[in-house]
Parts: sequence; structure tokens; C-alpha cells
Amino acid sequence: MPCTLSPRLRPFGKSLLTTCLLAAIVSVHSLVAAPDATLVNPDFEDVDSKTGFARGWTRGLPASVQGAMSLDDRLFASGARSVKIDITQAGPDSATLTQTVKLAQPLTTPASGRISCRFYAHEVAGIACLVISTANQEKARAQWVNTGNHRGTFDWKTVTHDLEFNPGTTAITFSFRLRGTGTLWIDAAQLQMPATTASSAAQATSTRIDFTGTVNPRTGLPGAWLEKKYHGNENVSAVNVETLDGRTAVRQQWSAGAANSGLTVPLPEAYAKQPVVRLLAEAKTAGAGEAVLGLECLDAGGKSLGEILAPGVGKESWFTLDRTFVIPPAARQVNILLLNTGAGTAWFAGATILPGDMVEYLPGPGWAP
Ligand SMILES: [Ca+2]
Repeated sequence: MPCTLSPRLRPFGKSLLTTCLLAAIVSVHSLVAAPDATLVNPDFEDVDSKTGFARGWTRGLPASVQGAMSLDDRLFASGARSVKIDITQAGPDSATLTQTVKLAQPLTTPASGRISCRFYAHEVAGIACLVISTANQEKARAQWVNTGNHRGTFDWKTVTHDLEFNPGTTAITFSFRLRGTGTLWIDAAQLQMPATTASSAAQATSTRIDFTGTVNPRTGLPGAWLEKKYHGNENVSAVNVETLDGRTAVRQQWSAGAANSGLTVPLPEAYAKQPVVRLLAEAKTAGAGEAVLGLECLDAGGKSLGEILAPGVGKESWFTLDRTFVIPPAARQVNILLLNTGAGTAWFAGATILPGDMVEYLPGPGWAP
């Protein structure tokens, strides 16, 4: 996991390199969202009087299969009921049992989720599985995960799957599936999304800085954003605010001769005072463009202590750069950097700032605090 040091800052070398290495080895799994995501009737105990089936759940029994899906009050793992899917003649399609959980608000940051359920099977000749899929404000960030295939005959077993839901997630769908002949019982479905993994209240605070504000005619950018010019590159890159894929994004267009170009905005003071900060930035590139997330640290006199840059990433669909940085103790002001370091185009749609998490911090060899 290399981390590059801007060549002009090499004189600061050793301590910065240490900082840089620390930034690279700090794990990035502090979790912050407190999403309101509740599965309705997860134990299948609540019976809809009209359908006689589990309230909140949708049965999908395609015409191509012969079988039944019903509540079973003789075999269950929780309460007094389970759902039983029995397929006697297989078709090309799966029988499905689904529920979509709509979130009260789209996720603003990645959020961990633990999905679990219990299965009991009798002579499943095809595949039984639980598929989790999501809807996202940004279609490219929707997720689809098969938590694992099960077949044969087995007693109640618990299936558990951990995943991190992408920012922008608006809904999470549980889809139990049975393909081929056999009988599957399903019970005790669960969706757990803990608010935080750390107890600190600060963990729940995130700040987003994007490009949707009014453009300042002096800077050509909204809010406090400034174009980041590098020595010798003053006239060799272009930065424009534009609408791309439904987002307000800033385009950084490389021109011959430019090494780095980019954007900078002050890191809010509350974060700059912390020892660790985590940044997320939505980016997209074209051609040889490379999106880079970084920090520039300044001392009390406003002199640069150097830059900490994560490796560049190029991808022609929207993605999220995610990096945790250790802020040097001498830093009194810190600026976020969103750079294009490749000979192509990079777009950024904003940055989200989270308090970093020192819990998983691992000191490298030879480093003493
Ligand atoms: Ca039950």
C-alpha cells in the first residue's frame, strides 16, 4: 500500500514518510451511520388475515414450477411458525420470498450490516440461498450479494453474512430463493445495522462538502473550494463545475505538461484537531486520469509541512476513494486535496469527512509514539 510524497517536500522527508506509512496502515473501518432499517415480521409470526401468509413478505412462485409456499406451525426455529417452500417439480425459475426494507434516509456514509437467518432443508436438489440486494441513489453503487448456496438435507442452521452498505443506499431487499426440487424452511431473518462500532459520540458525526453551492466568481468554485495549483502547472489544467450523471461534479482536465492539478478546501477545525481523520470522496476518471485523495498540513505560521497522498485510482464509473489519515502533531491547519495526477480527466462530486478510528491502528516496525 504505497503512499507517495510530493517530490518538492522530500526535505521534510522522514517524519512525513512516517506519517505517510501510518496513514497507509491505519485501518478504515470506523462505522458511523445510525440507519433506521427494520425488517418487518422477521420471525414470520405475524399472519396477514387476508392472505393467511406472513405479513410484510411477498411470495413468488413462478408458473414454471410446481409447489407451494406457506406458513408452517410444526417446524420452526423461533416463535411458533416458519415459512416452508416445497417444490415438487422444478422449472428454470426460483421460488422467492422477498421483503424490501426502505431506509428512512439514504445512507450518507458506508454502514456495516449483519444479515442472518435460519434454514432447515429436506432433499434440496437444486440451490437454496439468501440474496441481498440494494437500491442506491447512484445506480452504479447498488449492491447484489449471494450469502451462500445450500443444498441437501440438514437440521436448522444459522446463516450469517456481514457486509458494508454503500453510501447512497435507499433500500435493502432480502430475497430467499429455492431453485430445483426440495423443501426449505426459513425462519428468524435478521438485519442488524449497529449505529457505531466505537462508543465515542464523535464517531457519529460526519461532514460533507460538495460542489452544489453557488459558484464564487472569484474562484470559479462553490463555497471555500480553491483550485490547487502546483509550481510550473499554472496554466496547464482546467477545472470546471458541471453536471455529470445527475451529480454536480468538478472536472479536472489535464493538459500537456501538468503533473498534478486539483482542488483544495480547509478541513473543518474540529477534525483538524483530531489525531486521525477519515475521508471519502466520490470520483470518476476518463482516459489516463487518476483521482487522488490527500491532505496538506500547515504549521502555525501557515508553512506547508507537506502532503500526504493516497495512491491514484482510475475508473470510468463513479467510485468512492476511502482513506484514513494520521494528522501530524505539528499541523495547525489541514487542507483536503482532491487531485488528478494522471494525463486524462478526473471528476469529483464531493468529500465526506469522518472522525478516524485509532482502535485498529497498528504501529509499523521501528515506530515509537
Ligand atoms: Ca418463527
